[in-house]
Amino acid sequence: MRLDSAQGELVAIEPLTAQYPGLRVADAYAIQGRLVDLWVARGDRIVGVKAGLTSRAKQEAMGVHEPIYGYLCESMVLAEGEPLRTGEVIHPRAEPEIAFILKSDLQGPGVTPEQALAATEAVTPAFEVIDSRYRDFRFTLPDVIADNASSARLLIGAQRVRPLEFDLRLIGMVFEKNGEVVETGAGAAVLGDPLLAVTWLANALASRGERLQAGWIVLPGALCNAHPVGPGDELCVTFDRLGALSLRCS
Ligand code: OOG
Ligand code: MG
Repeated sequence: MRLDSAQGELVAIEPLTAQYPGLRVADAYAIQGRLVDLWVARGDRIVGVKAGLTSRAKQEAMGVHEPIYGYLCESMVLAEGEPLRTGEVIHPRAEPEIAFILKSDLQGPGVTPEQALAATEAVTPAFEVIDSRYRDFRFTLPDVIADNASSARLLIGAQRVRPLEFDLRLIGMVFEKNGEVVETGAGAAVLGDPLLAVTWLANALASRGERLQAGWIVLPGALCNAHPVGPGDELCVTFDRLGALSLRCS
């Protein structure tokens, strides 16, 4: 598959819709499913799921105005202290997220935010590193869906915070790159409440006969724009109540 070769050879390709202008969202999810099946057949493992384009900042930056989802695999997860090796990806960008860790399955349709909260073991600071396999990070909605929502790497914090006693909408965030504040935000940037992104994911997956699974990492989407990163960059995100997380790029 062209997207898989682009990722393997680190050469960005033209959007699929340039060649197949009629590509629909349903076709794009089918392509995404084939890609993930291929990785699993090669020995990778699904460890979670992500929502993307759930904040206005991201939607406006990418010119795509609907949430999407993609899968997170074991090979994408960075260990604590492990650098992001920028030479392994095409044109990486980093974005802060509030990661959810689930303690029970969530099967839609009809999942409510209350059920999503009850299924959440903890939340923790995260960096998602996205890497579009398309030239110049330019794509339409079906393109980015087929490309597994630009997933590339993720780092989650060691903190485990129960989100029961506070309002995730009000969690403030400061994102620093090389010691300078590049973005600030609050949880409410993500669909009004990051919990609603988890709820949306559970119900969206149900339309493919799938569910969110106990033990999975769920990324609800970035609170702010993603920033390009290169060798030597040092990133830090600090969230109110959740704490800080750093990522070094080599
Ligand atoms: C698509 C992935 C978006 C998010 O958190 O909004 C995403 C992209 O921007 O390339 O992961
Ligand atoms: Mg993201």
